Amino acid sequence: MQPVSLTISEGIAHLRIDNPPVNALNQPLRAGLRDAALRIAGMPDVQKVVLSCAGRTFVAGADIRELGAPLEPYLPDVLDLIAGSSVPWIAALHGTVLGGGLELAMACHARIAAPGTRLGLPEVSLGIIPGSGGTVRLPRLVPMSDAIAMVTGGKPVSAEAALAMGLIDRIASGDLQAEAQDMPAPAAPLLDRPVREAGAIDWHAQEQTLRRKSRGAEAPLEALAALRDSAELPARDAMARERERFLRLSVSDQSRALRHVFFAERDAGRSLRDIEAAPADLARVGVIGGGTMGAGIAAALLIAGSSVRLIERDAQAADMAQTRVADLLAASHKRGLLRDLSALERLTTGSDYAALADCPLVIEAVFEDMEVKRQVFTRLDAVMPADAVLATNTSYLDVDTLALTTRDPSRVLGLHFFSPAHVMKLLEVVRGAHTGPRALATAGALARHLRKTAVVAGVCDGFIGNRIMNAYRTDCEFMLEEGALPEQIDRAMEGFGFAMGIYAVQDMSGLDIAWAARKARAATRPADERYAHIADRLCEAGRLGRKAGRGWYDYATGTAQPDPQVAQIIAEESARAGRTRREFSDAQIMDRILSVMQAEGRTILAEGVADSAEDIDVVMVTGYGFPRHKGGPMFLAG
Ligand code: 3H9
Repeated sequence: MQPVSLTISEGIAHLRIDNPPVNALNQPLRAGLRDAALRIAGMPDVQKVVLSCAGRTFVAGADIRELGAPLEPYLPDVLDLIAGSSVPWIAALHGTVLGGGLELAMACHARIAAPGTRLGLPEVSLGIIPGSGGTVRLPRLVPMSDAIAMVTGGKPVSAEAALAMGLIDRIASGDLQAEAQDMPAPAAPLLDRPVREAGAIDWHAQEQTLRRKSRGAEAPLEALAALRDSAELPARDAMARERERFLRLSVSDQSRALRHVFFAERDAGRSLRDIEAAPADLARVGVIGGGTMGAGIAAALLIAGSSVRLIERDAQAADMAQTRVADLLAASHKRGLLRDLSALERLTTGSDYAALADCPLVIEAVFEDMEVKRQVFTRLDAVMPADAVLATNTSYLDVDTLALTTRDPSRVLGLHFFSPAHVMKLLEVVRGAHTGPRALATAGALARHLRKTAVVAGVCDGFIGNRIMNAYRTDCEFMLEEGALPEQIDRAMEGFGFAMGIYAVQDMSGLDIAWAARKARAATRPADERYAHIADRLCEAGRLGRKAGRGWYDYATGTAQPDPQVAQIIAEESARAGRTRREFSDAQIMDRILSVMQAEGRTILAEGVADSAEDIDVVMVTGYGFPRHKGGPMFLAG
């Protein structure tokens, strides 16, 4: 099938792109566009060209698989042909108009979009910048401050926002094609127009802010520099500089890493989508437990459009859960993630399990304790219809043991949500030894419904993410014993690109849960296993983290400060373990953290707990703050 078709009717050339799944600008499509543009140039009767796309979206960008190995014809040359056409080209947009797709739309002479269209230049999320004039054309259409936000942030904007800023000329009110045909075209070529409102931009301040925010990612800074070129150089020179930057970045390590994550995220959970069993209907979902996790899961379901029956142990706890969910929805509404608060009307709370009987899926999110969860599952087994899927939200517990408390363990699986559950994208789907196809298909459908990235994990202590985190956290404590300090380890991790170091994270989430888990395991720990007592000593001293005002750091001043008492405890524990303290460089710290992550990752793969190295990277990047532009620990292992 040809990716481009051309029909002429009453002096109008209708150019239709059809290149599933997302009309990406691969080589055959670019060649098709070039040939069509040349043909149209030779047709004296054509007065206008309407460019549109078949399928669910306008062009969603360059073909990411071709990045780094460009093939002729090059997109900038094809777009020059279009922009230089003597007859106007009108872009009729729908779906997601992204990257090279938006550059194509901007090379046309006017743009009309269907309601609901989203437009953006997401190149920075792939470690590159627009490479076909995007940074030069965009600020000639929209004010420079909007161009900076779009190109350096990579987030798409709505059709309404695009219209308000000047990126499109109209939102269609009815038939997109017919209205596109009637669009007038502007007189002056876009590249002859001046850049809009660049005078007020403080480039230095913009760069400082961006440098802090991007934590080592180079593309956003290059994108800003390209926009500055646009403001300061003639359009053609700025285009040439943009192309140089694009070509250099498209073969960079960061871009390779980001492309790896892009495809790894899309492959994650594919096995769940391929299951033939029918998933449970998600219109009504039961949630047990309305604490932080349960309320977050309920909020995620409500935002996605489900009705939720939330069960707590008594009426008072149910009321508190209702308030918690309402607060989460209100916060989402305030952040523009939820259109209105009517979602709350789909929530019912109570304490009677019988209310769950018509829910095809129930997610239990009670206290992380096997006995408590076992009781919940026994009660669920009594009231739920035989085909209902029963999920436990757990971060550590043995899903197989829990499944065996029910008559049909094939309908039980683990769903490890991350807090806040209505925000975080990762969902570890824990496939137990007995979990059946319907339960797994339901997990896949749920992930799509909640717009989360599902990664399948086998049963083990901590599944994929917590198991790797525990391994390197343990080794970080060994490094403390050997000579490092918490603030050094955190600095090394932040320098590498983590938003927070492991000690700042522990202080934020509290040290007590891990302490309880260590105490529970103490009896079965082999006597000859290396064990650092530092964290236990901190807990015994009441240093339970931020909530106690002290943990690995002191928070008396409101910000995290290194604390001599912690350094003292560490020094004492070094002496007790018979270690001679030595200096660690940041690079040595990161080498050690990465090698422990990779070793644990390899063990997890060998045990079949993770299906692929890519899945491990997705877990670490989407759930554990591993810098996306580094691709994940397994990617770095090569
Ligand atoms: C660029 O444009 C550079 C230019 O400035 C310069 C050029 C010179 N290429 O996400 P989905 C595949 S850089 C190749 O599951 P959704 C994807 O892998 C590009 N393949 O669907 C998947 O395949 P599979 C800038 C692509 O509905 C299938 O399509 N553009 C591309 O949830 C469905 O994808 C972007 O960064 C692509 N560009 O979301 C946009 N896009 O079925 C990247 C998708 O085998 N794409 N695929 O797993 C997206 O953000 C989302 O895919 C989109 C659809 C929102 C479009």
